[in-house]
Amino acid sequence: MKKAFITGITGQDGAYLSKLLLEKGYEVHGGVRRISQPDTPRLDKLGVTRDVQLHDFDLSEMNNIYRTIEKIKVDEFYNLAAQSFVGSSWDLPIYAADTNGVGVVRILDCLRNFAPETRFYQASTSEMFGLVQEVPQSETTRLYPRSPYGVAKVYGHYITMNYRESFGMHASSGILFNHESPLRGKEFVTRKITLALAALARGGDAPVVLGNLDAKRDWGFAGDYVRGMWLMLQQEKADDYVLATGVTTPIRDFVIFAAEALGMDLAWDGEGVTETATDRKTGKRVVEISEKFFRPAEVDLLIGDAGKARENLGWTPEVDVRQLAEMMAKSDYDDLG
Ligand code: NDP
Ligand code: GDR
Repeated sequence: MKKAFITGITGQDGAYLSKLLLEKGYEVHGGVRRISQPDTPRLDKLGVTRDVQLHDFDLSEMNNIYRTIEKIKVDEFYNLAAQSFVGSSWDLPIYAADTNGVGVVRILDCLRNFAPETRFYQASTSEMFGLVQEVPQSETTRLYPRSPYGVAKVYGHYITMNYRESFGMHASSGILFNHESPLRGKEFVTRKITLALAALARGGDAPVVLGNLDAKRDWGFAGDYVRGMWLMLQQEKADDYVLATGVTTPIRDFVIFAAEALGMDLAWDGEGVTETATDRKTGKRVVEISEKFFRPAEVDLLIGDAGKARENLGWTPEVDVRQLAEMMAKSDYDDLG
């Protein structure tokens, strides 16, 4: 039986990856921060909480990482833990650097010392492309991060390559474009939209207040992307791979897809911060804009080229953005029932 350790097991990807690995017969261990609310709602929702073994784990604490890696010997180590909300990283730049950057080398160095045969996956991100230097972006596109989050992830990405090249470790980086699901954190734009629209469809009257509707994202489904992570660690040689759908969509269109899934018909009016959307059927205000949700620096044209993953891993995404919006909106609608 293969064994795996997942940092960030309580997050969106951690939950989907746990389920996938359990289905493949793995013994699954996961790292959980000591926090005041020791809940595992995402693992609960997928029905896997009792099947995984949870351990105290914090990326900021070297002693804790060292003891965990020395004690629990695994075949595959997936580093999914991070301060993952880009918007907060301007308020928490040093924490983001420590967790998302230095945290990665803490793990790699412990693996190098105590478990050099363990295969390692690093959760890199399309945020590293930031002010994009070419369209679409691939593994060879020059990096130009635009947030403290992205800058820290660039360090994590390069140190993963460096340990692979310096010490021959099986260490791979997945450069993943945005992937969402009904388990997505409520602060991210897709889930914020589907939760608010579902509440409106259930009789509420609070519009969703958003920032830049013109920003575009290449959105896929988290369930497809964790399959790609696993495939990377099954290859004979470690490498870096982009996972993306190759389709980019403005935030405004995601609102429209979610609204359609809930039977709304939106009328748009105004522009910039005065733009609004109203449901023609009920007359309810659905969208408003606030400066508060604009970012100090934005990434505007993220679109990924996953050709290498398709050829080498046989990976393709199965859910498109419209199906994704529908899946999320209906799940939130059902949960509010
Ligand atoms: P989530 O925000 O859902 O999960 C993040 C996880 O990291 C949570 O389990 C959180 O624990 C844990 N965590 C945060 N800080 C620490 C810490 N100091 N020590 C230990 N654990 C910590 O993120 P996703 O599942 O969406 O993303 C997984 C990874 O992939 C992240 O690294 C993210 O940056 C990266 N990524 C995500 C993409 C996406 O679109 N989802 C795209 C590209 C990359 P807690 O439950 O206690 O908060
Ligand atoms: P992102 O996701 O920053 O791409 O990071 P997020 O959903 O937060 O933002 C996407 C885009 O939507 C615009 N936007 C808003 N965003 C939020 N959160 N709230 C709003 O009200 C709002 N209005 C407009 C943003 O400006 C942005 O352009 C996610 C995370 O999962 C990272 O960890 C991961 O690395 C990247 O995806 C790839």
